[in-house]
Amino acid sequence: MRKIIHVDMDAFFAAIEIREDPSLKGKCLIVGGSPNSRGVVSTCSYEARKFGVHSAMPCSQAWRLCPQAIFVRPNFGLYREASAQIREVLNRYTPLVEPVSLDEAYLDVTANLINEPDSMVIARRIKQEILEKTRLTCSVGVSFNKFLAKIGSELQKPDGLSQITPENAPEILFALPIGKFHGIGNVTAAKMQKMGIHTGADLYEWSAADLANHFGKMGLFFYNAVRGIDEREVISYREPKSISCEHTFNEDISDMQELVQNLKELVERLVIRMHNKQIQGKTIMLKIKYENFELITRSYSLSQSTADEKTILKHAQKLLVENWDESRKIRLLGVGLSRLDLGSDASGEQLFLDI
Ligand code: TTP
Ligand code: MG
Repeated sequence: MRKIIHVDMDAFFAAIEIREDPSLKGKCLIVGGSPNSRGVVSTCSYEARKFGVHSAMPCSQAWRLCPQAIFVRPNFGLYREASAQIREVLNRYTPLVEPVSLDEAYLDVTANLINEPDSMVIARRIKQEILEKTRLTCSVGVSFNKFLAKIGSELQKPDGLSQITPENAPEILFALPIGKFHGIGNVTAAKMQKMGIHTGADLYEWSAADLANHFGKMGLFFYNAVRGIDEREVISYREPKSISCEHTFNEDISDMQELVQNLKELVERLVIRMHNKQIQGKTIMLKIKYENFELITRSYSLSQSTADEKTILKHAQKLLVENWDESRKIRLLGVGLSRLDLGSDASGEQLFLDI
């Protein structure tokens, strides 16, 4: 049986703002856009939540619900800094840390770096160390799979610690309102309510086939989840070393124009992916596979990182022209970038949208 821990910071952005300006403590604090703007609430203090304010709500609505609230704009630099400190703490316990967002991560501590068999001991130490390092509280769930660890971390927020064991899991799951099941969003929850599924106990009554019928693959996930079964592994994040796109042609190509056209399309695809992942890179790589499967890669390094389509295409094309042995047909072409800058899209807000 695995030992999984889920850590989730309490009112993360708001807690950091309060730490920076203690006069905000105990007040209704809303982090996000300005009250009369079209922006939304990123998060708010627990005091503001009592008035019904929550993440993703339009600021104007939050203002109506809680006119005394203090609105502050997000400081992403601070949030990233705290997130890195938290990650440092977590990494001391296991190499299997899977960050979900800036303020949330799963850990697999089945085997761990301090050789502690009791995951509750580890959880308490993590809470204490995060508090010491960041002066922020978090809530932690301890269980034997990711689904239950996540539920555990929400059971006693803020500053909570809960353990879900095979013994207490049925009781907790059966009583859980369906909207609190991780993975069940508003739309699915509404659909389930209509089907008479309001709690875990209701969900438990449904067969795998019927759930699959109504909810596809997720239906099967829910069927298992309510039985305390979730086989998903904790996957530690590794920063990508490179990003690339390649294409194997239907027929081997020996025409330069055709090759350049294909290269253009590859670069287009590459740039979209880089843009979505907010990645820039310094070294442009070209990969050529000849008809006899012989593979060559060539690269060119720029002095500065780029994600610019024209720049990448220009250098990739140059690499192709300079390195292609024209007496041989090409079977596959690939283009990519390495020496990457991650999340380097100047504005913090862009990076944040990835959460
Ligand atoms: P959450 O962990 O969902 O919320 P939280 O940490 O503020 O509060 P809780 O105590 O309930 O965990 O999200 C973490 C941060 O991510 C949150 O502080 C702000 C940001 N965020 C948004 O900007 N928009 C959103 O819609 C959500 C859900 C979060
Ligand atoms: Mg949180």
